[in-house]
Amino acid sequence: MPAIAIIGAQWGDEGKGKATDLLGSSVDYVVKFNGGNNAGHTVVIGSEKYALHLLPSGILTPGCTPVIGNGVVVDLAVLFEEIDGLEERGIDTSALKISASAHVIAEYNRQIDKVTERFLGSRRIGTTGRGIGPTYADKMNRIGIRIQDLFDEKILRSKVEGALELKNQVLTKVYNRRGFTVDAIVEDLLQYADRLAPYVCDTGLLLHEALERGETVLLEAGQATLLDVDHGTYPFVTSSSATAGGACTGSGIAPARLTQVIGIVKAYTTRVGEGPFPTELVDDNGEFLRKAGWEFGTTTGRPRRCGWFDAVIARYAARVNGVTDFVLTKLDVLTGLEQVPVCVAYDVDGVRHDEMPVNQTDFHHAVPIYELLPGWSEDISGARTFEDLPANAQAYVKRVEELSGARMSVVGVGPARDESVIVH
Ligand code: 2SA
Ligand code: GDP
Ligand code: MG
Repeated sequence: MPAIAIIGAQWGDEGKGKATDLLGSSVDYVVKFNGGNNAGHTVVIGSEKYALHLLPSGILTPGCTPVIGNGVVVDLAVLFEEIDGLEERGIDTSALKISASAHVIAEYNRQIDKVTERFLGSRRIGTTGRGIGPTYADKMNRIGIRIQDLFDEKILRSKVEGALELKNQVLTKVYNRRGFTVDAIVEDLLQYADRLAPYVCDTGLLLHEALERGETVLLEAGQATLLDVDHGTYPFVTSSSATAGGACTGSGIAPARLTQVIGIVKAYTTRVGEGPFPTELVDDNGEFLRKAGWEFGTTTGRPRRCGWFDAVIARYAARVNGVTDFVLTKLDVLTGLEQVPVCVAYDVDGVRHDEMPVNQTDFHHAVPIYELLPGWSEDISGARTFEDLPANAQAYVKRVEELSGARMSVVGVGPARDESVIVH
């Protein structure tokens, strides 16, 4: 009766979608437990490429039940766009289950997300502009709209009225924008109710019963540890719990059910949006990683900031999530480099930090202390066993494993499903 969590160990886009898809055939349920359509997972199956935002990657695996958990924020227009897009490509989406307690992203929150970023200017977060932050803020502020509210027009109307009392003040008085009418918001949300109804259930109970029957549940994180609202580089984070703890609150699965936590970590580091990034490269090496790794946002198309592998972050992610296994992705991208630097610690104003500095200001000033590892030039995309990798690539994997605090069980050598090396 295992529940397994897949977590991003850096700032996202580590290749969680591919890792979920790899495990897909052996799991019965794949659950998205946080975030919304800010996420972007690219999965390559044969010659087909799928970019998923709101739907869990398990939707691509026949026989697997995809679940949108209570911790997710749902943009209903995007949900049905994504469902229709997959159906047109012959993917059956009828097994999808959506939590009655998930929150919906209303139009005013998309607006507020975008204008807040403009308003913040140089203090902006670099959000995806999908309304994610304001919708989670409403949830905590207890003025959110939930999926179940769409099935009771009276309740929906009164909740929208309550929310708009506050939202229209912000939009008109603070941001000098037009407000929204209750009718327009209610009508916009209600148009989806009939289509939504067959998917909606108590997903917490559904997953509990599955675990009781001995079935396997995979909990798939959106974003990553360093973007987690509690454990990330606050305020440059997303507004949800992207770590293993969030896998429980965002799905209704009890913590003791989790038997394995798989951390997905890239062989180098990327970040989208603003915020500190000690190993960031603003030189030709950064450009090399961006081009070789095709580091552009799956949702917004933004170029991702690139840098060397940071073992301090990997150790932190191992600790915060209780990582039992790492999947080291995109090792192939490093092919061709003469030497590959790995950050082992930070220097902050002359003081060595082997762990993440507790003070955010120190993290902003952290200067990486690098260890230089020898590179390799052989094409590794055909490697399927650890021994197939050139000696220097093997040594790289072993060294980052040593530094990161959990075993590297799988190494990615290309985007396709089968381009993986099983190490342990
Ligand atoms: P938001 O929109 O409120 O969640 O933004 C807050 C911060 O979280 C970052 N964030 C992400 N970082 C990496 N990947 C994400 N998903 C997409 C992808 C991003 C894209 O897979 O490529 O297409 O641009 C993601 N989602 C949120 C965001 O950059 C802010 O720093
Ligand atoms: P996610 O948000 O963590 O699911 O990651 P994204 O899908 O946003 O970004 C990861 C990208 O890397 C995708 O385009 C994947 O197809 C690709 N990818 C995953 N694993 C590997 C790998 O081992 N090698 C290469 N070259 N690409 C990979
Ligand atoms: Mg992504």
